[in-house]
Amino acid sequence: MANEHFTFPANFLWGTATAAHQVEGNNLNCDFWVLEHTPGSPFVEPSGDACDHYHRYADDIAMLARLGFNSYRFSIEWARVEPEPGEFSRAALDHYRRVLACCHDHKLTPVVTFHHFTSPRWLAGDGGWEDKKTAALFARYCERTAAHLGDLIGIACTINEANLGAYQYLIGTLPLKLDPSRLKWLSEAARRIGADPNRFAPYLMCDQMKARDVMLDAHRLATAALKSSRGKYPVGISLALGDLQAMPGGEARRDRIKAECQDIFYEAARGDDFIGVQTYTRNRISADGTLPPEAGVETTMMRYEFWPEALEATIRQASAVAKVPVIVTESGIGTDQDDRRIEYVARALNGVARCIRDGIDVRGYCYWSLLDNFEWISGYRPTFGLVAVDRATQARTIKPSAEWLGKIARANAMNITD
Ligand code: GCO
Repeated sequence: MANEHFTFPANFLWGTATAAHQVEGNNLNCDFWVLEHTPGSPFVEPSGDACDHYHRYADDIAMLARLGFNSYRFSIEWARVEPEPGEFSRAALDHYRRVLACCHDHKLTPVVTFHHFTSPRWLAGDGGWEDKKTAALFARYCERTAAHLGDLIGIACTINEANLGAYQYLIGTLPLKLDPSRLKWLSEAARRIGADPNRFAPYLMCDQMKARDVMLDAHRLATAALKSSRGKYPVGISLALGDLQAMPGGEARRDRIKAECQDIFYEAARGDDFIGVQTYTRNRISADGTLPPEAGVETTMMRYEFWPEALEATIRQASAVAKVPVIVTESGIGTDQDDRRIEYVARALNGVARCIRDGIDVRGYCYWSLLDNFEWISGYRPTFGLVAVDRATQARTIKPSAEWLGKIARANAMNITD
């Protein structure tokens, strides 16, 4: 095996990613808050104070910069910015202005996501992500937000993992639709916000294929809205991309899944400024369905196979079809063994370097996540962070992986193997 000291391109983005609901705390006005608090829901615990990042962002951003990173990806919470339909909160927008200004003070390029799973209660209760009109409502929120913040945005990502529902449905980890007429907790959640259960459609809790199409539309309209608003910055979408590997006989099934939840989005991204690749593992597809982790392969806290090479495969596929630059907007591992995190990221970055060496335009790598945070239905158990968070005191503890990756970021170089 040849060793090479590889230098990443100039201005390569080295970041970490978070999402509003997973770190800010007390995101009361969004749909997931209601889902978490409804008895019988699959959420193992509610998000609560999360990492109190809403108040502690300045210290967290300063820490990120000190570690050696040059970028921070975070999301703006629609439920805070537009608490009721058409009512925009100047105070919430000013909050995010301060977060953006803080990034600039520390010379971090802010990568801003406008939708990261959560939506305002009023939207989820009135057709949500199953309803075509949501695309225009999302574009309006993006337009108003960008009018206030656009001059400070570094890179914009319209929607996080807009294909996730379709992907999880097609590989068999989510049903086509979580049906409120059969799930008491879901109809109870709708009732709690005064919605008709048949109109309650939070992202990932509704018809996954209808949501996919609304998401595609929302991305298109939001991109146009952002482009016509204040500021000039690259705009793209981020996708949940498993490396879909066909086992003998599974080729046709694999190709159908790929077409429906990956290729359709790659094609939609043509003409965008970049495509956001987010990859955690591979999925082995046989003729009859998705196979469980292979015997003997290490698994992570998410019960995914430890398979960092998946990133290289998905970067190559996304870039070949979308034909636009790639930003790795998420790559990471839930583990309580920090040395396994280092191993995982080292191998993922080896793949990124090989892609760049082959002429693929990869512009950045954002590790998920800066902090141990609220991992949706799994609660706080899976730990993805480079930095640990004490749930009682909110004290931050930097893990060795943070120092290790920060050093690579600062050098913009690392040793890779072929
Ligand atoms: C996703 C999201 C993140 C997750 C991360 C770890 O991929 O589901 O973008 O919100 O926390 O991926 O599972």
